[in-house]
Amino acid sequence: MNKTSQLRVNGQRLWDSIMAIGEIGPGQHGGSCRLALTDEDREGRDLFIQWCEQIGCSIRVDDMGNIFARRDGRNNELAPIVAGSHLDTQPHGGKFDGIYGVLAALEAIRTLHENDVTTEAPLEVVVWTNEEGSRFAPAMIASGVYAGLFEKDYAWARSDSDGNTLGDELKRIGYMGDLVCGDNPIGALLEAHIEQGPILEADQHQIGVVVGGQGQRWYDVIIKGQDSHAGSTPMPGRRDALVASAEIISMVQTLALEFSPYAVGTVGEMSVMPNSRNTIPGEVFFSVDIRNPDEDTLAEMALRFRSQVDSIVAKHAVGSVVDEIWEKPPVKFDRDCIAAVADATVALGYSHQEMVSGAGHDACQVCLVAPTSMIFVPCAGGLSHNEQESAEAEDLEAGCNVLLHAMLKLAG
Ligand code: HGY
Ligand code: MN
Ligand code: MN
Repeated sequence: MNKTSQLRVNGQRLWDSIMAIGEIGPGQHGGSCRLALTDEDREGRDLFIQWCEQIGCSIRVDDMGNIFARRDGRNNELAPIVAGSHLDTQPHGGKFDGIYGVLAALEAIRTLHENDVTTEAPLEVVVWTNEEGSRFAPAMIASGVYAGLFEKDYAWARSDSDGNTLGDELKRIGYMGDLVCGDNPIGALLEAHIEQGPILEADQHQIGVVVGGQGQRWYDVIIKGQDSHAGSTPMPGRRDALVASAEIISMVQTLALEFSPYAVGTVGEMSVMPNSRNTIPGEVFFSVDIRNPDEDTLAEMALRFRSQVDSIVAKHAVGSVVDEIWEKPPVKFDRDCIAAVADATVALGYSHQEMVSGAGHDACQVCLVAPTSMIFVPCAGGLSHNEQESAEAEDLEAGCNVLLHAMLKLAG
């Protein structure tokens, strides 16, 4: 057996690195809060770069803040084999979502470095900016710019709830790089990630060989009624924006259940104006996130959603603005990249199954411009976007070994 097939990552060092990043922007209940382009995000990025430079990687940052840490190969004319994910988190994020994929890629490079193994093609670890889409909607916006799905000016202009723009925040934290986003080639992309769902744990498999990602549509909805007195306004004739919104929100739930078992629908963000207990709300904003692995079914869900909003709005004599801010069709990953992951998994003797990702990932954007696939590992109870998110060190190590050997296979 050749030397590289014997290589194994250092699971303890991987775990310790995940825990170290997890200390930055700690949540109240054991998780992390490092919203995109905040000072906490910058601190995590800086630590990551420090670790990469310690093993001789050269660093490039593009003008969407995407970080590429490069380890030269024997033939640096070849496009790099890239592995990574994101370091930004949800407000009540866990320690593993995104972070695992970045640090598993780093651990793979650390393993090659300490064993003095050089690949034919160069390798890069990537950190994509604003994967979560929580502070700046939509999600996966920087990998989306890389894939040509969003114009850079549109992305730079996206603002958070305080009116800060993504472009200004990139500059403020010093991550508006001079590399033009999309100018650097990617020979193939691999992303390791916790599954964020219950399937692997239920089926008792250690590795998910991910063959694609489901489609999603995001909406900004504004319902306009009329502020008026809670005590002296008779019930008939009220134009209550919150009552109409409540009916729409329960309709989203019903719609997803009508298209079960694969459809999901979520309203996660909401603000009520004027938000005073004795004034009938005149205006409500809320987000809608609907998803389905099948494109036609998702289109049907979207049509039903809009027509049912119209009838609820008419019934309550309120106005509405429904803005579809993001349409992400389902994607299929590259067969050779999937095979590289599957072959590595089999060679390492891990139990595995093929699956489609329920969550969105940067890999679901980049797969449109470069051969891509993903590696999933189980997380406890399938829980994610929750501070209690957790995963077994042994599973994280297994996924990282698969990542290492899939990278070696693709990098030659
Ligand atoms: O929304 C998603 O699926 C991802 O976690 N940003
Ligand atoms: Mn993620
Ligand atoms: Mn996430």
